[in-house]
Amino acid sequence: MQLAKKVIDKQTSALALPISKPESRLYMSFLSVAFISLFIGGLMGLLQVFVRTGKFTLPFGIDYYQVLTVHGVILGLVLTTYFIIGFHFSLMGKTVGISDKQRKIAWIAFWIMVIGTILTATMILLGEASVLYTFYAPLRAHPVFYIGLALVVVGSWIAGFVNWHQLAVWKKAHPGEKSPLLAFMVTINTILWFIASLGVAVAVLIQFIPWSLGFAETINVLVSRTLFWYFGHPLVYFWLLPAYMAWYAIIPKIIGGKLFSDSLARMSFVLFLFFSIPVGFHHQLTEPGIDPTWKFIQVVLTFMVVIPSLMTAFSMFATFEITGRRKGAKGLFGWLKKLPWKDVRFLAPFIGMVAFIPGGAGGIINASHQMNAVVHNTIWVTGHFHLTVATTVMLTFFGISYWLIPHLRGRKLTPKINRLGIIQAIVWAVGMFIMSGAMHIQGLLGGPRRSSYSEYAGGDQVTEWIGYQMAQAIGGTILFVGILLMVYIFIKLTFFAPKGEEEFPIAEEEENAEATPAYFENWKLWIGITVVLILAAYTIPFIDIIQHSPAGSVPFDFPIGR
Ligand code: HAS
Repeated sequence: MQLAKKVIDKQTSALALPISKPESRLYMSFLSVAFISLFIGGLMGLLQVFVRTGKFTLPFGIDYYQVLTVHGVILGLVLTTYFIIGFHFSLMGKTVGISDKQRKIAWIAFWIMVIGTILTATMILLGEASVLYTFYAPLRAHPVFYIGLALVVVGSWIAGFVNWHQLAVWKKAHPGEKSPLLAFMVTINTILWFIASLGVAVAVLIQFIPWSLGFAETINVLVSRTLFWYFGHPLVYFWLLPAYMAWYAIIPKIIGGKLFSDSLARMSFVLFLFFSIPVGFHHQLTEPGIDPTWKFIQVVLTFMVVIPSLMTAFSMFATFEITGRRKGAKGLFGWLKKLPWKDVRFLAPFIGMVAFIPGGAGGIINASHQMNAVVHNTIWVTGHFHLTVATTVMLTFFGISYWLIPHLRGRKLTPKINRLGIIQAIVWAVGMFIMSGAMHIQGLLGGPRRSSYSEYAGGDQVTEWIGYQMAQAIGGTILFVGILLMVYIFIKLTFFAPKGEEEFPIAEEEENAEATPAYFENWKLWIGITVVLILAAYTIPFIDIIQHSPAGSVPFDFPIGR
């Protein structure tokens, strides 16, 4: 047991534990699957933007929607989940420790997830599951696709249970102490994930698997979509919160500052737990069969979930300004000059923060019912999530990788890799600006999402889109260069960077910071409020949906005749 060996880490001078070799192996295994996924998913993305120019057809009879399914599943579900769980474990290992038994159970979680991923991926590659990452009914995939997904979710739950146990053991050993901030944040994110993924687990186990096996003739489409979006929106915060963990608790250390407010950081995470789940209807605003009053209520709750992001923006500006002024910055914006622009551990996440300003504004547009009618199902939405998850979240994950991987591997981030990382972040930003910008504009011109190249039998409106599709191919190609660079950097940091010690940067609180109120440790209260909000937002409309649903749908298999 490492728990007894709590030490003051020399580099961070924060309360931190050393990470043992067996632990590193576990955390690196999760991160490695994430980077392999980045390469495969990115390659699929490149093929997609080429097909959508109308100048390129996929070889060997490969289907566009098969490629699109690989892209969405492997980047949206596999890369994110593995990276996040690896990062969660590293944070827990560093702040509260992990016992040998907990580590063994974490390995079981890893292998269950890997088996699930292989099953799902095999079905997609065999062309038996071209149903995209949202696997909307009545499109039917092979039962093994759903079973694989269920295993990934079960594995991720086991990982979350280990994290909860890690914190519980620590709390027992430290009665009356507040939990370390990063462990608190990981716990919130795993609770959020568990409650949210119950929705998709119910849909998969009760609806999709029996239906795909032929035990049920029809499926209730509206129920399946409602359960999916009950999961699908908190899913995006499950991606975002690890980035916020780095923004709140790690970036301040990298820039030579301190954590702005421990209580504010905890409060914003608690608000995410409350408001990220009871809002799924904002993905279904154009869906018939849901009472508009309930859509309105969930839109109001959606605007509540914007508040913790605004608190985060405020906190980051405060951290930057206070740190800059301490370093002698003058004038209104002089602190900007004091930020470590040449440190990729800061620059990559910072570009992610900047991208979240238009990305978040786009989200607010999506959530506004009338404006949603303009953008829903257009490629605007694809532009929105490439700014949020593929830029804000991914660039922060890259920023984390520059110190986490060498720390785990006992290596150094050299000035050369740092420089290459800066180039990578800029290439990514340029590629994404072009691709996502073109997607937003084409979406406003009515260009549909989730669709291969089509001239739609001619028409003036369609010709307007072509230029933007070309721009997406240019942006997508630049992005693919960014992916190649990142995969190269990952390999270099893992196997070839010089041996040494790299800091695990954890920021300390301001010396005169107000004490964090004890009620933050009241998990029953936070989970209780979350459950009440979910029940309030979903019970009546769900009963309504079940009672008044039209007849279920028979399956549609794609490609037809499969
Ligand atoms: Fe979203 C669709 C609404 C955030 C991801 N979203 C999607 C889909 C994905 C996704 C994947 O209401 C497509 C799903 C599908 O396949 O159909 N989204 C929102 C809202 C927010 C939001 C209100 N989305 C995200 C995040 C995502 C993500 C985060 C991934 C990580 N989204 C929607 C809606 C739809 C939707 C509808 C459905 C559309 C449809 O019709 O289908 C909010 O959480 C956004 C709040 C964010 C802010 C920004 C705060 C800014 C910060 C940066 C500060 C910068 C600093 C640096 C400090 C208010 C924190 C600056 C320094 C300088 C010097 C400048």
